[in-house]
Amino acid sequence: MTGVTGTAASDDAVARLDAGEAVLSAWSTFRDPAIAEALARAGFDLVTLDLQHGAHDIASSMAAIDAVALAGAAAAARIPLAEWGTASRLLDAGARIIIAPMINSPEEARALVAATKFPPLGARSWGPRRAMFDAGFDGPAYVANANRTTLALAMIETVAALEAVDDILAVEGLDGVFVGPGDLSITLSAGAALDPAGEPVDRAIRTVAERAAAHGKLAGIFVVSPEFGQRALGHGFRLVALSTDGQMLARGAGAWLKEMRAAP
Ligand code: 3PY
Ligand code: MG
Repeated sequence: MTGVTGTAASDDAVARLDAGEAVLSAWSTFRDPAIAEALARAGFDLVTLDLQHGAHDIASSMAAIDAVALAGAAAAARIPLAEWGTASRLLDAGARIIIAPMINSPEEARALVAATKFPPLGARSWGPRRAMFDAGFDGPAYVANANRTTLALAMIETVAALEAVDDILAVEGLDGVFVGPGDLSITLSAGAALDPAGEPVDRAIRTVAERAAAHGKLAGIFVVSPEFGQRALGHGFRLVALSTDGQMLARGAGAWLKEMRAAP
């Protein structure tokens, strides 16, 4: 697998990203924590809970974060649009990475940093209810390390975001960017196409990966197939989220059904 090493679920995904390794994430949209846990047990290093378009809310996310931890993996969360309070609640609940959709300007990136980083980088409020478990209930240790051991990623998924990508990446405290290729394809074509794996998006995401590397920051992306994922790793993306639990279920079910029906 291009560029991906050490896929054991018990490895700390954030530490591995920090060490320059590539990490694969599953994408959890179903509310049942058993499904998020099953994805972690399948070997994903990270499970991203989707509160923007998925069915997760804060309660289901809290349950899923615990279930994923039980399976030895880490949880990330994509928050709903500009819900900064939800971002800090998810960190308190133990999410290690916050992915914020539709960040189109450095001002929006600064709002994300304010909600997710303790001073001096931001203005995150104290109260890491579940996250303290990982720090052995040592508050000073948690405060000292949290800005480094949790990541804030700004989604680049519009033409405006592409134009502002250097200014967004320059925001102090922002750990990196995360591409939404579906929305990007829609805005690049002015609404004419949904083509996340197409050529115009590929050109744009190469630039995003290059600019992130120039700023010494992380580039992540959501991909719609393993082929797209391999291509993204080749471009330098190190956090690759492989489609959704629903897609995997439908494809797996479809493949088995086809095989069964084709059997003599
Ligand atoms: C997109 O492709 O636009 C996303 O937000 C991925 O979920
Ligand atoms: Mg999107």
